[in-house]
Amino acid sequence: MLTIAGCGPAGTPSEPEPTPLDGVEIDEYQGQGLDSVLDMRENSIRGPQNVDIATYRLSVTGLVDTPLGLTYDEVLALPHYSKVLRLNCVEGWDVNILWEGVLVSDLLTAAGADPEATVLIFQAADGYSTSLPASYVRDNDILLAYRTNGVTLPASRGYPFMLVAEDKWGYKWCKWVTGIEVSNDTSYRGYWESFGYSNTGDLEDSFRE
Ligand SMILES: Nc1nc2c(c(=O)[nH]1)N[C@H]1C(S)=C(S)[C@@H](COP(=O)(O)O)O[C@H]1N2
Ligand SMILES: [Mo]
Repeated sequence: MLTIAGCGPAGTPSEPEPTPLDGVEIDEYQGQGLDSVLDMRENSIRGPQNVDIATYRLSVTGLVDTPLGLTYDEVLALPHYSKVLRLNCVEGWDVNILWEGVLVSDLLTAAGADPEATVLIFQAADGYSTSLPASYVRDNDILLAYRTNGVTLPASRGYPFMLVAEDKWGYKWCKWVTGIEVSNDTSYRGYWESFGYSNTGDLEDSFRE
């Protein structure tokens, strides 16, 4: 799509921003430096996953009126949002990235999730899982990201979807998400949580319970 530059406020002629093409990561956003998505270390439990997008479905199940099995395109048809956030791994590295995706709460609405349900369990293609309070996910506009720094999330880093668990340790940022289960199971423990990592996973607290 071609856009014609408009005139900015007097004395500040505005230049049209070039539209980044897929495959070209941006390294700066509104004055903030960004890290490459490939700077996110790859230490996942079973290595990079190759999800076949033709057969991929994102399931939204559990305490819902209508269990969903959404195609990639159906998820992307929801409204898009973006935010710049830093992911911090317990191993001591971190990356600042522009995340773009859909609101998990929009997926919950689409499935008619029980508004009283307390827990969301995220499942991934590699058998990984983690859980988060439903109130945290709704109140913080938590995203399910499909683009990072303007490019499609690479297969090696979580394609098609990665959970953007703002203010939580990296192990809450589920990659290769295949399912969201709406639940009341507060005793559920995800992969690293079952090895003793904090179930709240709050960045401000130690990850050791
Ligand atoms: N599906 C899946 N998601 C995952 C992981 C994983 O092993 N599998 N690792 C978590 C951890 S510990 C971190 S820090 C981030 C970043 O990727 P990493 O696993 O390669 O460290 O992804 C998180 N999400
Ligand atoms: Mo991590």
